[in-house]
Amino acid sequence: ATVKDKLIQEVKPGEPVVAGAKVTIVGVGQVGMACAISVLQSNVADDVTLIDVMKDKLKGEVMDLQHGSLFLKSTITAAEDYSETANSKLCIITAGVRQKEGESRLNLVQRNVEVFKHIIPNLAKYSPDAVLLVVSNPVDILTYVAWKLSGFPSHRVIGSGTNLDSARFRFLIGEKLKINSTSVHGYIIGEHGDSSVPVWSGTNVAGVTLQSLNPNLDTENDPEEWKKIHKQVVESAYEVIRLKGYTSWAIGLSVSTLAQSILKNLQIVHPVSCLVKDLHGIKEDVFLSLPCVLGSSGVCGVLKQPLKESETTHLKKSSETLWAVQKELKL
Ligand code: 6V0
Repeated sequence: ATVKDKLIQEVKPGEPVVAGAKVTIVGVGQVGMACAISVLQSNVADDVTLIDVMKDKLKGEVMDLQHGSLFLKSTITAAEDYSETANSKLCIITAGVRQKEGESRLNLVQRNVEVFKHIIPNLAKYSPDAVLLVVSNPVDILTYVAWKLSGFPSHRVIGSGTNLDSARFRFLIGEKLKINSTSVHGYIIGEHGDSSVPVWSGTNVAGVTLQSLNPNLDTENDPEEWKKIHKQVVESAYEVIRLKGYTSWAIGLSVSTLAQSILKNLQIVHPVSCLVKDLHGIKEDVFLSLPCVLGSSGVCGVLKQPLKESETTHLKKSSETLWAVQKELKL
């Protein structure tokens, strides 16, 4: 086998892109609007269509954005109903309830499943070839729900997953080393949030793994307390929610980089939530984050990342936890 074959589990190669990308964003709450402004400013969409059940809020947000048209390069539309979302290349779903102070993401599940029952079949009906990008929480379970309700092939259903957790991780390591987070390479995989897995073994700056410099990095036995960084990542959403009531800017920016990779068929590797059955020994139909090659078909490939036994065990445990919740859901 070639290096490429050993490195990447091919899923569905991307097709060359054709111009005219339309993006639909469902939900114009804090997250939906942060996604909207980030996508608009990245100039990857010709049209951004927004939809929400709160009609006045939708109208107001869209008017406000449209008044900025002079400074943007996309048309912006408020959809009265789902027929106006037709032929989207990418649908970003941010609708639903969010965590209250101290509430876990898993707690939101049944309420948001009911919301998805209304949204997903409508998106699938009018944009049968779209990639669905789920942001609503609990994101891994709702990505599974979106996959089931849409009937789409799994490569076209993605959850924003640990893309944000990894960005937080790289930022915090960068701060500790006093270098920019783009120069810190590292992945958090698994479940978005409380049981995520930091892959310390591969975390590096310019190819120098931090673990080669400090073998105790991921243990309690480390005077520099690097392990605390992962704890901070896990706690950071709770901390931001405690301080400002919700999180928005970082998730918006991170979703817009995913949108760029998909709409421009860039084949960039991002940690996102994908169907992980048969990978790393996982047996269940669950979505968890692994480094994925993203392009026009959604997930074009999944990296066959070598993991330590403890990391694989952790992934399997998350998978069982998610499956235990999923099998009780009424879809
Ligand atoms: P918000 O500000 O309350 O906005 C939610 C929006 O969804 C509101 O405008 C609602 O009217 C709308 N909505 C509800 N039901 C429907 C429906 N059936 N159809 C259309 N729109 C509907 O919440 P916020 O924007 O802060 O959060 C949205 C979701 O994103 C929550 O589930 C959060 O937990 C989740 N987040 C996910 C993150 C991630 O990393 N994946 C990060 C941050 C938040």
